[in-house]
Amino acid sequence: MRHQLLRISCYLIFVGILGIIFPSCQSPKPTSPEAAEALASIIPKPSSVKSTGETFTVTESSEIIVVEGSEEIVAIGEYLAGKMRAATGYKLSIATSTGKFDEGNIYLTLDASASLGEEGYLLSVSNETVILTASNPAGLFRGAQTIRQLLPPEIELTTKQDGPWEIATADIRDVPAYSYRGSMLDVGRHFFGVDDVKRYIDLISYYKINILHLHLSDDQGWRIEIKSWPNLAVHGGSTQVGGGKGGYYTQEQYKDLVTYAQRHYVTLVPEIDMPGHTNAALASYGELNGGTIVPAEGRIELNRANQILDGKTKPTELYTGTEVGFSTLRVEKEITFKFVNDVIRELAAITPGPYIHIGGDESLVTKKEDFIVFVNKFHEIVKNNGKTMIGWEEIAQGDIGDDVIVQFWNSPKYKDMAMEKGSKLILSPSKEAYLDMQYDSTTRLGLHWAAYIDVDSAYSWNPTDYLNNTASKENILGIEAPLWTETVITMDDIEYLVFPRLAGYGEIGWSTDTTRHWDEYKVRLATHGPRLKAMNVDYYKSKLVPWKE
Ligand code: TNX
Repeated sequence: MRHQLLRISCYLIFVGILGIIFPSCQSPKPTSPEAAEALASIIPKPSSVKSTGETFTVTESSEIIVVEGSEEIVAIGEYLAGKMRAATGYKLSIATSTGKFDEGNIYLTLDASASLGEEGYLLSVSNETVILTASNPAGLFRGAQTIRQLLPPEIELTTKQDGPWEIATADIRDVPAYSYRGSMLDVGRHFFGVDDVKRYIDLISYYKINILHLHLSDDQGWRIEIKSWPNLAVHGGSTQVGGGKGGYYTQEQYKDLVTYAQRHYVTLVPEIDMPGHTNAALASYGELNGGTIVPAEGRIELNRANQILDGKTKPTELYTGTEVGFSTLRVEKEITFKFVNDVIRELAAITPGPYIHIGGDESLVTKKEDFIVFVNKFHEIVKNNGKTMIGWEEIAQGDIGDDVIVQFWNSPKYKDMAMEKGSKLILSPSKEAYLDMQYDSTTRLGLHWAAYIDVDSAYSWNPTDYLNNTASKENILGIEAPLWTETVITMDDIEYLVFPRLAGYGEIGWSTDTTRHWDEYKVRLATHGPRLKAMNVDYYKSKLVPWKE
């Protein structure tokens, strides 16, 4: 009897030691409820997720291994490790390998034959390895966001936490519905510096947004250095709504933003808003102004900002209010197009992305025939500088075609006109996608001229709702959620209006229309509360969402 007991305990010790030396000999651990919840809560929702019921654990000895990778892929590995090191306290060193998969590691691998498009990826999590595969680097970067979301929310904290760092095992295949999934930040009304914009890029890329449209000029401010017209930034950038000191990006700073965005696989789309919304330019260079004297009566004419239009084409006053539609460039002046040419040339030179946005909205004091001439000229100039022109919906009135992109915000008439002319659409319906609209009448920031947009109505629309009878999904390039900043002053203000709505816009651009239901989404979104909190995001706690603590 004693002998037998001894033999059994020897056997148990032996098995135990084996288990320590060869952890895989232990039976696989089933997925914990937390890891299962994370797997079920990815935003945007992946195209397909097959749960396999076990657990992968990131440990002290885990490495991130780049399979036959270029420097670019190593950088994505570094990015992912950088997002995990602080909270885990692990080294997570980056190594390269030739395709042998060792237990405990996370692998990044490119496979051009996987036909996953520009941004799609496969994520295969077993109890032994995490293998992320994509056809292109952007796909690996998008997949890295999924890995972050599969880990516990504490992974986003910047101090060492206890773990364990478990991921549910699964096979995920994920490809976006639209190639343009954007957000716009208006740095014209209130200026936001380089660090704020970088944080904005960090946050939007978590939800697989791939475009940041920067609204770089408006009546209240000119925010980008133009070397051939230096006063635009120096004077035109010297204030903002409410009269604060404003600011602008030097071209060097802008290039730094471009590079930062590229590392997050985000394309910057720079906008110079013309021919309206140009008071900051008109205040910087008097020669751009028209002038109207009404001599018969000997009185002066005032524009809507009470600036004198006295015929001598002197600069206007800087403007710090929030009216729109009172300023315009002058089509009859030759210097106008020298100005536009110079600005677009310098902007194109620091823009590696394919698009230049020329604004074109709310030119309420530009004659319609002049407006059409402007649109056609802008188009020619943007094309000559090797870029594709985007403009707000009003540009549909110009002679545009399939080489121009129209951004719908308000008028079904212009949207339909654009589709009839063969232009692709970016959808920013103001009643559903405007991040500057208040959530409800009690929201401390924002406007409500279009609608109150709580998290449910921000989510509950489909891009294809906006097609007319003749158009198809191919007419839609994608969607964009703009944040106008008349009422937005600090980064906290930005975060409060942008989150959590932006998560929903990320999903509308990424997933297919038939897979979205608010009642299912709100449960997933609820689990992102702790994630946003861990990222120190001052998000709006809508009562419509059953938030997790
Ligand atoms: C309309 S939408 C504008 C902006 C304002 C915004 C405020 C559009 C193309 N123009 O100039 O900032 O409303 O919500």
